[in-house]
Amino acid sequence: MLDINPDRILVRYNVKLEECMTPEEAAEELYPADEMIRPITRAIFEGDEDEVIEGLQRAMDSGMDPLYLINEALMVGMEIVSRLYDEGVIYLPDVIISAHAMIDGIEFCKEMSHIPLEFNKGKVVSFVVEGDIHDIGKTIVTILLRANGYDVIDLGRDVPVEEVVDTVKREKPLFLSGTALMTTTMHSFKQIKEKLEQDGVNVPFVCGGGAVTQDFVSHYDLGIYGEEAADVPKIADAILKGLSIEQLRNKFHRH
Ligand code: B12
Repeated sequence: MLDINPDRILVRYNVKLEECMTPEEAAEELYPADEMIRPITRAIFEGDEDEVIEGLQRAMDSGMDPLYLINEALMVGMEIVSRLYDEGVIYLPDVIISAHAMIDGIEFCKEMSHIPLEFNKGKVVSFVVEGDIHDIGKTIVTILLRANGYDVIDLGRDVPVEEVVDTVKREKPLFLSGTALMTTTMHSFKQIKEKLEQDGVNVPFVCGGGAVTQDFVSHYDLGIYGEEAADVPKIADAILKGLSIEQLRNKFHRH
């Protein structure tokens, strides 16, 4: 018989016994400390639409700006959901419930932000690529552009390449804003760009979303990469001022 001392095995393999956390406990550690923001992020995680709206209303009553709350409360809540999903702590049905609460929250902020009725700075076509239904980021891009006076034609999600190309040809926007969250779908950007080139349409193509990288976008002559939805109105203003693609990349790309 082997003479095994279990204590020595634990020491040798540095085995650490961790207590299991519930998803709620794991999330609790990630919520921000701010007493106005924290309940909103918790309500996003729990997928409780009513709590999201109540939390937003309380925060707005205390003087917080609705667009600030999209970035600093709703998106922070969704980042916690994304992180715990990526870590395998929660599952797809949980994400779907949180996504619905997030969308309701965005809608509420949009209503409360009193976006100007005049969108006179220029036309923008915004869409999520074919095969991709992740539209939360795109919705934020649209709201921020409208809040900054742009007339946004929002084509929605899972938009066929042809529809994007036809809309650009018909509407002649200042630029095209595309979102892709999956490595399998972002190749639509390439097809759109090729079709536009074939038809001789030159329109700046601003691309973003989880799966997209600056390298990937830089392969298109007219491609400009942005990391955050909040970058898009800044890029829009710079395009409006007449900056060239090179100048735009110098200004907005990471070096
Ligand atoms: C929410 C979510 C869902 C929701 C979507 C709800 C909705 N209406 O959007 C649901 C549950 C439906 C879903 C489904 C699926 N999902 Co999902 N989902 C997510 C999750 C957890 C969060 C995404 C999100 O909304 N984030 C919050 C928003 C605000 O972020 P965002 O969209 O990236 O936008 C930010 C920036 O990218 C930027 N931005 C966005 N657009 C633009 C545009 C421009 C021009 C610029 C400059 C910037 C910009 O601005 C925002 C921040 O400021 C991610 C995980 C992750 N880590 O991202 C997975 C994730 C995207 N999903 C994934 C997958 C695989 C799926 C499914 C295939 C799962 C399945 N097995 O069925 C399906 C997809 C079906 C389909 N055909 O599309 C994978 C994709 C993997 C990959 N790299 O290809 C991810 C990364 C999860 C993972 N780690 O595996 N999902």
